[in-house]
Amino acid sequence: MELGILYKMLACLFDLDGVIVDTAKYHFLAWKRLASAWNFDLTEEQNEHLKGVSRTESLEIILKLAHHTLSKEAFEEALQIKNEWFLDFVNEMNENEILEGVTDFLHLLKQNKIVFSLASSSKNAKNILQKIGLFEQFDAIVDGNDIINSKPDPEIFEKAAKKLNTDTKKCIVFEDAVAGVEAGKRAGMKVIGIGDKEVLKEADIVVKNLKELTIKDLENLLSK
Ligand code: B16
Ligand code: MG
Repeated sequence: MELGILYKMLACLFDLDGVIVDTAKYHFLAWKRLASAWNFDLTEEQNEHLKGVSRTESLEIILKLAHHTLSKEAFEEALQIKNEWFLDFVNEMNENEILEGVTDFLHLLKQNKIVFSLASSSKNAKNILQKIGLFEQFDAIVDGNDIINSKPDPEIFEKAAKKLNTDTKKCIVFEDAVAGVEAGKRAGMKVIGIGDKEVLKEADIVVKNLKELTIKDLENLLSK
């Protein structure tokens, strides 16, 4: 098949936290601070389970780990406080926080006329993209405000494909979290894991960062 035709059909869907920027470290610090109020010391290992998961579900997981309960009002207040602390970090972000290989890879996609969307569970995704100067680059953005069911439900990726007017079978998802990889696969898409092969077992291929990828890799993956 002629490459040019294939490119026009292809679309890339990017997770934000862990793929474009490392906001996980800020989520972790904010959750850790919150949990310390209940004398619970959230570990980095436990934090792995919060990646790609919505704010509400993250708090539910932490409360379970801490064997702690909150009233409905206190739960909502905790979500708000955590988000305020997280936003204190976000407000200090700039383009220096873009992860290795991202800027060049997005340029490569543009040069090859491959459309791409953000597909992030974060309700702060647009704000973060503005801070790092990438907001204008994306052809579409789907974030935590647009979905009812969070990853591993496929809703977010299905919505992103729809926004790009692309068949789900022509989409390649870029994900760093187990829940996100599962969501991509359930949407019937190819998934490139960013991170550790041992963790992202369900991904079609796993790379350390976007620097390792070429357009040919995307083409090969889609034709599998
Ligand atoms: P917010 P992603 C996810 O982003 C994070 O990985 C996850 O840790 C966070 O709880 C979730 O966004 C919601 O974020 O509190 O900003 O709405 O990986 O889907 O880009
Ligand atoms: Mg992520």
